[in-house]
Amino acid sequence: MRFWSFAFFTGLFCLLLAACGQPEERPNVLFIAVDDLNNDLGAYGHDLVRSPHIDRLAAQGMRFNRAYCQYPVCNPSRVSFLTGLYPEQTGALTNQDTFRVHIPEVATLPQWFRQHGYYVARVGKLFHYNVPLGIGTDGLDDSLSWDHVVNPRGIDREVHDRIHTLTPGQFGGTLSWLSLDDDEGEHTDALGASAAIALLEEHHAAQTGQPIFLAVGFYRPHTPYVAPRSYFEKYPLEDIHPVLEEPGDRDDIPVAALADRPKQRELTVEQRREIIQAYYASISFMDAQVGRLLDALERLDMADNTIVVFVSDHGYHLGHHGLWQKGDLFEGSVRVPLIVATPERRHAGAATEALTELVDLYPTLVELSGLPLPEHLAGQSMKPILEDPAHPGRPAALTVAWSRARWVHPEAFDEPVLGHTIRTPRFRYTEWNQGQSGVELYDYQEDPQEYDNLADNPEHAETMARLKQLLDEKRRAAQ
Ligand SMILES: [Ca+2]
Ligand SMILES: [Ca+2]
Repeated sequence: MRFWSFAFFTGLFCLLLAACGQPEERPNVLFIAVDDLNNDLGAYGHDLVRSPHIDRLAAQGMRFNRAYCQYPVCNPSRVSFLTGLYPEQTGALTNQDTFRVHIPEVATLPQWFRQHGYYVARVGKLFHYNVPLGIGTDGLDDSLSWDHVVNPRGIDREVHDRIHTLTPGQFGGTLSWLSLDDDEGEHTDALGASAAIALLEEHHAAQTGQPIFLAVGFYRPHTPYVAPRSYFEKYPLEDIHPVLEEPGDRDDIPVAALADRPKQRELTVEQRREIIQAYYASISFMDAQVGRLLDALERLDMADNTIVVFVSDHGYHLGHHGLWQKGDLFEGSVRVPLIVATPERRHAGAATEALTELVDLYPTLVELSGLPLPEHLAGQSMKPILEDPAHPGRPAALTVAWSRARWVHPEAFDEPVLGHTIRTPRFRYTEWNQGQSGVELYDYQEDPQEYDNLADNPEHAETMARLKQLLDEKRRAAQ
């Protein structure tokens, strides 16, 4: 009898907790995903780029100095971190692949929050859509992931006839840019920020009793770099000093590793300045939209009960190794900015050198929010790093990519070439077609710009053997 009374009151207590107390105790999540942004930010020590609002978030949270995407192109990277699986596990290794064909039952990160009591909304680009033609559409969105979606479409989508481009008629896969005099509030990302703020107001947990998971996808600074003129003016052309191709650098780089696109190696210094100015203007414009979201969290009294994640889907080259944009396996293409601010603001403003993969975001947010872990996840929680920035993190970070070089040098390859790379605290080791189409080893301690491929250097034979084994282990675990 005593047991049953105990069980009854315990059960009643649990029911009450579930009905009123528990949901409010769960933190909200603001997940900001940015398209094609590299680490050229004030918070990461860049001496020219102005990103005061991202820097403000970095001062509230933890900045990850060694965060790596799992594939350096939009769709495969986004599917990877939104499912918590590696690209070869999701089946999405191009911008056309639909992951639900391969893994129909997997609960995505937002879907898992939906299934555990959250109101979950998306504004803008989370899953892949083509930029710029897919702006304002669902693209390859996953309908199971969201309660509500908003697809903003602004004036930047309507000016294609005025855009400067290296390849006439193309805007997304090439370098293209334009400064606009029109109202900055009418740009796609500004409309997205406005819609996101409206959702924070309408679905505030204090009114609904339900925590919110809000994913906001800004697509600037993806090409075409269209931004308001005032943001271009922050970067006088004479202040911009483009990185030029180092003579002889390519002599030791395997052809498979060079993701060239037409007309990019031949750019003049003046053209480079103009293009980089537009990229930086786009970053500062996106940064202003991040600032509006952070202001809204403060105004709505949500800042101390919201986890904020700021991340880019991959890195971006602006001329290093003669490369532009993305898709290769060099540091500039696979390293991403990542900032995580927890409600407790522990280690506010700290930076960590811990190696992390974006596939780790899913388990991190689930653990920080007190939700159960789904069984399918391949990543590992970053919570130990958030509690101790000196934590070493992973022994290595893995990235995979199809070589783009086959498009430029079809004569060099009989079949598509897949590349795998691992970054350790000191080295990067890369194999193309399991080494048959090239091997690379870079020592960032001695050669931070990765100019010297040490793969054929006998002095590094031991390191090569160790990293080859580590890569094989990581590759097997990620399939
Ligand atoms: Ca992208
Ligand atoms: Ca070189």
